[in-house]
Amino acid sequence: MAKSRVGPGAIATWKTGLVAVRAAGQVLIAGGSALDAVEKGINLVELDPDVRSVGYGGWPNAEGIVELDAAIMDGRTHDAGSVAALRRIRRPISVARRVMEASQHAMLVADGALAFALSHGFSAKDLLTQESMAKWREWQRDEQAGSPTPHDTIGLVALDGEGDIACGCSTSGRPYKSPGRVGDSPLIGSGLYVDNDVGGAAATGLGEEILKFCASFLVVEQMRNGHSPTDACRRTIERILRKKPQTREVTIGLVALNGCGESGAACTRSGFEYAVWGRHRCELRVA
Ligand code: SD4
Repeated sequence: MAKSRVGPGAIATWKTGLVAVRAAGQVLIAGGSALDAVEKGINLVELDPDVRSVGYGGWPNAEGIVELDAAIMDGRTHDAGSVAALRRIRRPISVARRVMEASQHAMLVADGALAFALSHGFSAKDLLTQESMAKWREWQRDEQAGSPTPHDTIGLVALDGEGDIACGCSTSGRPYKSPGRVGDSPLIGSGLYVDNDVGGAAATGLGEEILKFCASFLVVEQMRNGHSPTDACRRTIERILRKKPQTREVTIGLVALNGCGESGAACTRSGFEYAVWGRHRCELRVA
C-alpha cells in the first residue's frame, strides 16, 4: 500500500492516555517518528506516580514488589521489543525499545531484563510509593476483600507525518498478581500489534483473557480485511464474547488507528474512555 500523507495522529487507552497522546502529538508535530512519539507519550505516564497501573507507583505483586511489563513495535519493519516482570526500572517502554534496537532478542524477562536495562544505562530505583505500599499492606491484612480491578494501563498507537505507524504498551499488570505473572501487554499480537500496511492496535483489561485471543493482531487483521478501526475493534470484542460469554463481566478494551488516520475503540463494557489526538486537537472519547 502506498504511504498515506494524512498527517499525524495518535490514540491511547483510558483518560490517562490524554497526557500521552498530547506528548506524542508534540513529537509528531515537530516531525518526530511514530516510534519516538509512542515512547515519549508512554514515558510520561510511566513516570507519574499517580497513575496506579503503570511504571513508578504501579500496583505491586502479592509480595509487595512492582513487576512491570512493556512492549513496543515498529510498523515499518515489523520489529518489536518487550520486557516482562521487570523490577526497579521506571521506564520499561524505553527498555523494550532498547531490546528491539540493541539486542538480538525480542523479549527479555525478570532478572535478565533488569540486567540488560542496567547494562544499557538505566538506573535501578524504587517503584513503590508510600501510597501503594500502604494499600498493599491493607490488602495483605484483608486479602478476602479481593484485589482491586481498576485499569489505566497505557496502550498507544501513533501515525507520523511519513505515514509510519508504531505502537506500545506499558503496565504493572494485575494488582497483587502472583510473582512472575505476565499479562497481554508485553506479548506481541496480544497487547499490541502494528503493520504499516494497515494500522495498529493496543489492548487493555484482563490480560489472561486478552492473550488467549491475540486480540491486537485480530484487530489489525480485521482492518486488513477492510473494516474500519471501530468495526475491527467491535468485531474482535464480539468474537471474544461469543467464545467466552463470561468475559462480559470483565473489562477488555481495544483501541486502533489505521494508516488513513482513522481511529476507533470498543470494549466488553460500556464507558471505556480513550484519548485521541489528531489535526492538532486532543479529546477524550467513550466507547
Ligand atoms: C494486564 N492488560 O497485565 C493488563 C492490565 C491492564 O488496565 O490493561 N490494565 O493484564
